[in-house]
Amino acid sequence: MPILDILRFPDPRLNKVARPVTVVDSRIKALVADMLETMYDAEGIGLAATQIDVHERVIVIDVSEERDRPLVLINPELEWSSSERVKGDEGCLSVPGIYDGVERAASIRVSALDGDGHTRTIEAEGLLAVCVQHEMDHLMGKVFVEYLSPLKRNRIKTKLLKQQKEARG
Ligand code: QAP
Ligand code: CO
Repeated sequence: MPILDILRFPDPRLNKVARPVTVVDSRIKALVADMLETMYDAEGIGLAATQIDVHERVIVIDVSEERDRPLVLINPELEWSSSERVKGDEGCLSVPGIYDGVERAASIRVSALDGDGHTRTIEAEGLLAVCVQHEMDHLMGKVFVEYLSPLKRNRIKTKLLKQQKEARG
């Protein structure tokens, strides 16, 4: 199964809002399989469909050490978030080489469909909670660098555009 191309910031397609999935059919299952393969290949802990230019509400995550605990969230809805906040460094497969601090809810409860189309509710804290919030932002067209100051964001934009230009030769 193919490894998919990941859009790079500041690609405007990263700002598109994803539509809900209507049925978890073979097309969505194939999308999930490709996204997992792409995430593992890129050594990421999370990937949203938006990042591969598919604008449907699908997320894959694996925060396990052994990289053997895939989590699939389709049509995720935030049911609850703690008022307690935590600030930690984040990165993103769409913003390679850049890590900076973002404040997030410390714990969350999210309901979603899993890869078989069954509804489930997950409660998360720590890295998983941060990762779910980061990936849900992608589905709303938001990249983590938008939480940084305009100065930092512009520096990141310039740096990545230069890298992308050089990579194209
Ligand atoms: C989102 O990000 C996340 O710059 C997932 O060169 C990250 O998987 C949530 C990656 C941190 C919470 C904390 C980034 C790989 C992977 C890079 C990722 C890179 C190679 C980022
Ligand atoms: Co990301």
